[in-house]
Amino acid sequence: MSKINLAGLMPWAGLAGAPLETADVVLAGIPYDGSAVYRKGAALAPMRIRDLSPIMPPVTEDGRPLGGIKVHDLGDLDVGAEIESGWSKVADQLAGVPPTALLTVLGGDHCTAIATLAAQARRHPDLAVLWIDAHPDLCDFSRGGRWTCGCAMRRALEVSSIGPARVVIAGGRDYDPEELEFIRARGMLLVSASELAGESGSARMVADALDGKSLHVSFDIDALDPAFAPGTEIPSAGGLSSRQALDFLRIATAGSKLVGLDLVEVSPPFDNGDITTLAALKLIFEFWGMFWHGKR
Ligand SMILES: [Mn+2]
Repeated sequence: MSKINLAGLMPWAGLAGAPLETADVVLAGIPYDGSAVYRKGAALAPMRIRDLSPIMPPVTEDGRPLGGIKVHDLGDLDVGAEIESGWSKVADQLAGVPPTALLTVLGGDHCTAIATLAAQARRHPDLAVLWIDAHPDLCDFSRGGRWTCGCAMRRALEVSSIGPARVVIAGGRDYDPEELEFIRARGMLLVSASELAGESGSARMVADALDGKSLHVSFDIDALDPAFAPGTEIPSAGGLSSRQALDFLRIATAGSKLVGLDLVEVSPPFDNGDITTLAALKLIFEFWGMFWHGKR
């Protein structure tokens, strides 16, 4: 598929290959898109993201080195045919990652976050979550089932016992009325894509809400505008630019202890020149930089 010449370049900027026990960052893929009711393709994302990872340099966009980060790749984890029956096995695998490591999970559709967040809640009992997504995914039932992509966060909160008030939703712009009612009733903070794009204070409001917390970021690539990330299950107009998303991430997480990231809903069959996969890689590497340089 790729015409990009990667000869001589190392996967993950040459950072991978460390033993699990001493890794600073532990990667895993969950190549599952069985909950994608609009269109499938995200199961191919972990492979595509890994394949193109050699493009990335071991330096952040502001020139700080990433060399020295020890990365261990667990490879792909198998949830089987259905996330409903398969999430707990994958959660057990991820929960075994030493809690000192930053967990980085490559989806998969957003229901892969059910396994990821269940593991993170076990690794970090004080976990807070920043859910960056065009959609809150808080429906109890959607598109014919309770384990479809519109229910991803609702199921994740149930199985992980993470209190809804510990979640901040950012980048939202497509809602089901039921979701807005849930957000209001449970005291969740929702910052829309419009607010993020228009008001400089909204990122700092999120930062205040997350200050001092052990933070997992669940990043649905559809938070980005389709112009920046066309390769996704269900593109939603009016989203963030890559630039806005990177700046928001940096400001919103500045006071948090970063413990994980899952990057979901990249769909290589709908991508254009790999720009969505490369946007995902940029977000991952910058997030690693925030983690690495935030520790010292
Ligand atoms: Mn989502």
